[in-house]
Amino acid sequence: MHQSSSNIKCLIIGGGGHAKVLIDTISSRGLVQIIGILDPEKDKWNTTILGIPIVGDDSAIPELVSQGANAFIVGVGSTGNNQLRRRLFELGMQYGLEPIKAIHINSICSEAIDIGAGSQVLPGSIINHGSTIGSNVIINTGSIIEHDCIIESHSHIATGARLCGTVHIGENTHIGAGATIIQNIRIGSNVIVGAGSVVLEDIRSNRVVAGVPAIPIK
Ligand code: JB3
Repeated sequence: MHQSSSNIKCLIIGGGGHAKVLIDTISSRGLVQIIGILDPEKDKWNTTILGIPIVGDDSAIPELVSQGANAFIVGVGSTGNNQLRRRLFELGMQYGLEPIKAIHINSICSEAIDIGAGSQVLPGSIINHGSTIGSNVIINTGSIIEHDCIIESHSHIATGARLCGTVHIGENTHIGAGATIIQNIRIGSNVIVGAGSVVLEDIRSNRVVAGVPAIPIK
């Protein structure tokens, strides 16, 4: 792992599988010093992930701030539960920590895009011209965000999902692994699109859809 001497001293909130990919992603740029991971599972405390210690649960944040922590990122992938990711993002903000962006050096991002605070662009993903990504969004491994898409905050585009051009995704929405959303589709907030689905029509907020073509299942 790359050891950085950066003044950005970052905490990772959540220490499961997703945190490993996130640490790889942050380390690929070497701009941020990761000083600790927070996780409520006590049996993980005093162990390490890729050399970074799991130092306690979220109640340790004030002490870590007094020791110099000044930044954070949500390390929980939590497939389909973006409310937890949102709550943890708001927790980090409440402690005055700066949300860092994690953009893997082997992702392909157009110069003409906006990426919000705390968002994550994982290896092999592509974000094309004119797209806007909100805060605390995950663009997971190998996913494709085509031109002029909008993805609102706390949403998660899972591994290998594809958003064709001019797709709009609302807040807290989960697009499942390998799903395809065709051009010009609008998907609301708090939606779950099942893995492998093909979305051919707009989807209103608070729906769960799946299938080819995707239809409501709840
Ligand atoms: O699909 C892919 C490529 N990755 C999946 C990712 C998107 O979601 C991955 O395979 C997993 O399905 C999932 O990753 P995640 O979230 O790392 O999995 P999980 O094992 O659920 O890890 C969540 C971690 O967050 C656990 O160690 C929990 O204890 C921890 N956690 C849960 N609630 C929390 C909290 N950590 C903190 N700091 N605070 C909490 O409130």
